[in-house]
Amino acid sequence: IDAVDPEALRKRALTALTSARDRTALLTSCVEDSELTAQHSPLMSPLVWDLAHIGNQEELWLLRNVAGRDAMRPEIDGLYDAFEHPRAERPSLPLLPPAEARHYAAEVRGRALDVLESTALRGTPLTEAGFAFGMIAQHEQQHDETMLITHQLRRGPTALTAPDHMPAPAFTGPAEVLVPGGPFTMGTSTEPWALDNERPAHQRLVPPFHIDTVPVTNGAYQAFIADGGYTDERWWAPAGWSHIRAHSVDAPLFWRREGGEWLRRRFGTVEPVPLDEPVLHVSWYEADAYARWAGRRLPTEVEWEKAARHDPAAGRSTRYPWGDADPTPEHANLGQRHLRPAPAGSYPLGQSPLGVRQLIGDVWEWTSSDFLPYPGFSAFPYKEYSEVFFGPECKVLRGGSFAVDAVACRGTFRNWDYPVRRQIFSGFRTARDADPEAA
Ligand code: AVJ
Ligand code: FE
Repeated sequence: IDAVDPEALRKRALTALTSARDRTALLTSCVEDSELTAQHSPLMSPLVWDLAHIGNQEELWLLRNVAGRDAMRPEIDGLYDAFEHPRAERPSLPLLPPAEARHYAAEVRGRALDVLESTALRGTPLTEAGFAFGMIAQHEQQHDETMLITHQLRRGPTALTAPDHMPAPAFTGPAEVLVPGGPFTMGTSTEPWALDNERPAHQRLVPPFHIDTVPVTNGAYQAFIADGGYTDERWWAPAGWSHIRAHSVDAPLFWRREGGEWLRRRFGTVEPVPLDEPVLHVSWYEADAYARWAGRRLPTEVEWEKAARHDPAAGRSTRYPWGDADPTPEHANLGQRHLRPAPAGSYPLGQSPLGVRQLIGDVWEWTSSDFLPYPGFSAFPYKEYSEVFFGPECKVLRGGSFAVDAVACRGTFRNWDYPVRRQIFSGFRTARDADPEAA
């Protein structure tokens, strides 16, 4: 982002807000209105909640906090406060019906675009470089990913279509890459729309390690299952072992076995599990157990970020594995362009200088790390985005899935969730310590 040209910033904010809204419209118009109010899974909100919540957050941050306007409908704030009602309860709330929710979100958007037109994009922390507008575009895109998860959980014929990937030749490069030890700058103090938990930039000393060139595939994961991985306590963290016993987990979510073959449900269709695709819909416990079975471990969060951003030639951390340029369709599988991850080894133009592939896009990657603040963290603009989730209960995921939009995805972006979660678009890659003398 050229942080000094206000017109370029305004255009960037407008584009980000508009493409988020186009995606929201698609996700909430491709099914009947009755399906928007239905509960497709107790793990998720009804789609109509996400829709009005998107509008409500935009009203709060852009109309009230940036522009100082009064609340449009103060009586609905509590309904759309994510901390007041758990997801399972939301279908029984007196939510705005679909037509009203659409109307409310559109009304807020009209006014927000007036605010964008008339606000100097500098001067206050909230408006500097259009931060609040970028934050709201990222928020909407994050809920679009959440709504796509709801679509995946929904029963019945598929409501969404997207072009498939071109078949790719099997990846034949090295299985792992050596990342040299030494100092690495993690996080950012300069990325204008980076969220609070990505800040500030700080140095970490990282011992040398090896990391998988590509994410762990369905084929590799099937070998873990076939080897009795789910019935061998040795591989499992104690809490993970109790969890899979209690819930009879014996394969990734949406998989089932039929006639000796693994099938999976994907957006309303059932298909053979594609062996060359990154494994999807696994919990942190499953990722951790697989890694132990393979004689390896999950990468730490700083290792993941070093693999993605360390440019040995330039001696600095880049925004993305391929450099500083914004993602294009040649770099990564993002933005719901396809409704699945690409085969392992795809996107050679998106690889890191060390040759690690598919770090951005395809599947969120579990790391071994707890979600914790960086040294010097300060909650901005609200504690409920990151701060209330810091601690050992949440594990960090990195890189972004096929369902993440480019505006909410970069080398520093941090996602997090509970280690039992697997309806999210989660996969992983593995790592191992290197000989400290190496490189
Ligand atoms: C960053 C994906 C964990 O969905 O809980 C949406 C994003 N925060 N609204 C979530 C978010 C507030 C958040 N994650
Ligand atoms: Fe939200």
